[in-house]
Amino acid sequence: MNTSSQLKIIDTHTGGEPTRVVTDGFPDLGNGTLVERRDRFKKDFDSWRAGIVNEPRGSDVWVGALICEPHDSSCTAGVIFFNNVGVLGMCGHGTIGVAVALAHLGRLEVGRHHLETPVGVVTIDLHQDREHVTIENVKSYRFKKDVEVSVEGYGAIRGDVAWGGNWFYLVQDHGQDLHIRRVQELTQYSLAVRDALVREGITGANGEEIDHVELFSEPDDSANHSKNFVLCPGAAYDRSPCGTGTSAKLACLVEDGKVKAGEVWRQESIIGSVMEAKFQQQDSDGVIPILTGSAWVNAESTLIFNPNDPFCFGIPQ
Ligand code: PYC
Repeated sequence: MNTSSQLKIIDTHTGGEPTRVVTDGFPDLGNGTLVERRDRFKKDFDSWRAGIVNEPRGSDVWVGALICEPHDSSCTAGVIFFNNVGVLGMCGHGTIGVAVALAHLGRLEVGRHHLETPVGVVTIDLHQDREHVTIENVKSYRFKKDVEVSVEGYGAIRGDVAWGGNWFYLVQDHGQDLHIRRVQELTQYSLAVRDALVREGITGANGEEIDHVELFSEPDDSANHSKNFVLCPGAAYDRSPCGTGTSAKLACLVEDGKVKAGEVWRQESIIGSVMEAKFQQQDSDGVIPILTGSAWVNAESTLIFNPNDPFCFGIPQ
């Protein structure tokens, strides 16, 4: 008889985008740096990743957040983010979800804390209501401005390549109507853009793959500055305004002189949820985005990994 493994999880959503926070029970990844543990997670535990977020327990839209011991002793916790196809660098909506989930468990007090991710330490500030969270993200910057790419079936477009904890290609002039009714068309379009970036060898720094595409338009709500549609690695779109994508956007706006220190940029998502972004610190390497959003806990449960279950580690893709 094989014994089942059990993982404790808290499910949250941030502006409609879900995060499955794994709090206990994951196999030991050792006590190396977060980068080493992220690499071990990728190499040896990819089936666990798929089992946590993919069908039949999840779906393509889920982002997972594995809570681990921090390597940096100034941090309250370490976290490795992942989704339906692989690992993520940082994750803004996920960080907000992690803070609210840890607060729900009584593991995080209201106030400021540090969280270690494979791409750097971020600061989280859990507000009194335990729903709003402010993040100081990793340094974000524009890598290249106005990069032209020829998109099959759509023609040439221009966009910026920027880092916000993940790599983004950000497009303002795409000719697409950003409306929730059109998510299939927007997904097809963004996939074609990402394919074109790969085909033309357009990457982030050090040849890193640009795995997120972000389209912008006027907001529906005039209280906001912009609306976006964000294609995540794989083919799911972000229901939230995307914390790392909003950071990448802020970096471009700051470089273009469109947002000044202390000014708030309200980014609306394709479903109408909002994140606020601003910055105080800037140098020649970029800005430190300060993002505020809110998350809600909507489930607390145990995942059972029964080795006799043919789809214990997800449906093969
Ligand atoms: O909020 O940074 C984010 C994010 C990345 C992928 C999905 N959400």
